[in-house]
Amino acid sequence: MAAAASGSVPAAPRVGLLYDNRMCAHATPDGEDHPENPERLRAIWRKLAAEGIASRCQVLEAKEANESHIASVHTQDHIKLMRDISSKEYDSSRDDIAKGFNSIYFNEGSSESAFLAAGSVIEVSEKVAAGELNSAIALVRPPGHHAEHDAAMGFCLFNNVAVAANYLLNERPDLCIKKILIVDWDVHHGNGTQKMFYDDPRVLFFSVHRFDFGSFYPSQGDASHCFIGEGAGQGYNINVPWEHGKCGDADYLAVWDHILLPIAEAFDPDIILVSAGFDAALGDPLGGCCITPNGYALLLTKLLGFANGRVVMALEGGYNLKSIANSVCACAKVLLGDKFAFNAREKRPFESTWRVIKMVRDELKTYWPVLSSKLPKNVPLRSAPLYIEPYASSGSESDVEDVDELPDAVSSVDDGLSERITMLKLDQDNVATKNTSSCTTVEQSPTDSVQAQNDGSVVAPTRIYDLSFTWRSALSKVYVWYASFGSNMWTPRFLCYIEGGKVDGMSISCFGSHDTSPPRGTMWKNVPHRLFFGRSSTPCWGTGGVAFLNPEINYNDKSYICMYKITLEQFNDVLFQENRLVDSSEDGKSEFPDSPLIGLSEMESISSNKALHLESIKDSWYSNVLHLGEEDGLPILTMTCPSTDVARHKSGELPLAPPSETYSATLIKGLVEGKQLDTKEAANYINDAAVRGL
Ligand code: Q9C
Ligand code: ZN
Repeated sequence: MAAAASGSVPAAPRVGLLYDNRMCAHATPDGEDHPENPERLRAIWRKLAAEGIASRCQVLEAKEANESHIASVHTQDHIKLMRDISSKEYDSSRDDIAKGFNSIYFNEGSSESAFLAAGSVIEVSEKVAAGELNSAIALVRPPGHHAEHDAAMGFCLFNNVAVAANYLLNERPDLCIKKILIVDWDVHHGNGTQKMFYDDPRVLFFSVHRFDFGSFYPSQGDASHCFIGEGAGQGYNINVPWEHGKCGDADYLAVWDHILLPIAEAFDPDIILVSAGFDAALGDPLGGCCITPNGYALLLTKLLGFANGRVVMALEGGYNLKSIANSVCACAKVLLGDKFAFNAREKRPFESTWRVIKMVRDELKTYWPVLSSKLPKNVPLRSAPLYIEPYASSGSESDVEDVDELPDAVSSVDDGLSERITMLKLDQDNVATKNTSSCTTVEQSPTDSVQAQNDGSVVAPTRIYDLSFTWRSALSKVYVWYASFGSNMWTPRFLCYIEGGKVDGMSISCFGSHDTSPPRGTMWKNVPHRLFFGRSSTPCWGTGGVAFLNPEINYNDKSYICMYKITLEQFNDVLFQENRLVDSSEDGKSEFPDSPLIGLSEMESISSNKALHLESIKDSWYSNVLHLGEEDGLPILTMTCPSTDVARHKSGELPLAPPSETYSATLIKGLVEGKQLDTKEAANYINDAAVRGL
């Protein structure tokens, strides 16, 4: 090479790599399995060492953050709690305090890890901003982007990236960092980071995440593309919300090319902080997306074109050890200047991706005129992914272990079957129209855009995002078979859940579903699950047990089910009513929960795991959604109790009790009118199940 011959080899980039096993001290209190566990850091470190990457980097040790620096984004109460939670005085209350947060555990190592994680991101950011390093990777945990001002959340204790951004902006004027781009490519929305800079134009927050019409964690409406920042920060908050899982390299690249990079060019950041979760990686058990290591390498390469290549990556989520190790390794090589080959196996983005890109550009084009440019025409796209694989391979219920095998499997399933199972596909046009109209500005008064309150304060118009509207329109296009084994076997009784009202024997009325159209089909089947009657009374049927299906398969059992083909939206409405989640408000209107119990991602999980226990309603009687098989390529779903309740029935902790007269009569009517049994046989069938117990 000419450069080598003349003796002026371009200096290799100086890349910081922060790893410190003290951050492995945060773990579940009793060693319970958890996706966010210390092995994550060790797996990444082992891979980097084995590949000779670590030795090419400047390896740094973790450093605890000062409380004063954390205080720029968190309340004193929160800092104090995180500082003290690992101390002896919290030994007896630690678990209960964790339960008070959403998806959080603590142990004796949590405090130190949390301070080290935040301090480490400060440490590497400072070195990159000062030019001591060209770029850096901070392998930290606990992660940060879900942590809010005053609360831990979603496996995150302190918001590490937000703390570091504020440190650069507020504490280090000497480093001349005036504009920061935060790129959050973790599969989940960075709710905490968004809130911390929502009105701050110095920080451009960009998050691409699964949204699934509001049903993907953290399931808050503020992950939608309508949330663009407020006040001086308007236009400086960018959300790219996926409609479903399975998004991969092509989808992320399209978002980079048509949203993120043009905006980054215009914004011209002084440094880029990446909230680098790797849970959108192929093989991740939580994310359900499929970015390959080379995909990450390309996304990162494109970011290096800004801010003079000053990029800091801070680990967030990512739960498949092989996937995260390979992905971080690919990123480290990019920072070190290694070449890599990118040849996308599946180069087409989803149709939904294109629709999302258009929505986001439309929402932001007044702030970023570059987004008004024309998008390329006739881009080859692929249709929405399948949620149910009709010929699901038996046996492998666990998450895919061998990541190297995945790309083929993923693309062949999509391409081979999508044509045949049209029922499960979303109605693209319909979703698109409804989606764009669902960002509304609510004005407190029709004439004024701000309104004085009684206490003298002023309330600005709030942007709201009607979650219920979008999930309903999405789920109204997906059909399932709802399988009933109790009183709903009698069709007139089941129709109460759809049309509202009550029939003979019921002492209270049903609310009905939003969509009152009747089932598209009815069908009977037998299933190898035991029918039993338990609990001692219900508001609707009075004294006596009600029907449950043991979720365990037992081939000695044979129970009747009557299946109704309804939409997933209607199924959610049935679930809401069965679990008493619908209220009637003072004006007599019914109030349904505003997010679905079973969204598209839950459907995916049910179809591969055969059951889903709904944590959010864990104390309800019918909190377990069971996948009983398929008919016409559509899943058969029922709702029953969890296996833990079966055990409580067996032990006598929960009563077994025969059904009341009226309840029993309803079951018999169902079986007789459904032409499954004559009256006597039906009575025997019910009586048998009632006396046989478990
Ligand atoms: N149904 C990060 O990736 N899942 N956090 C809770 C409740 C929590 C993910 C599921 C996922 C948190 C940093
Ligand atoms: Zn995540």
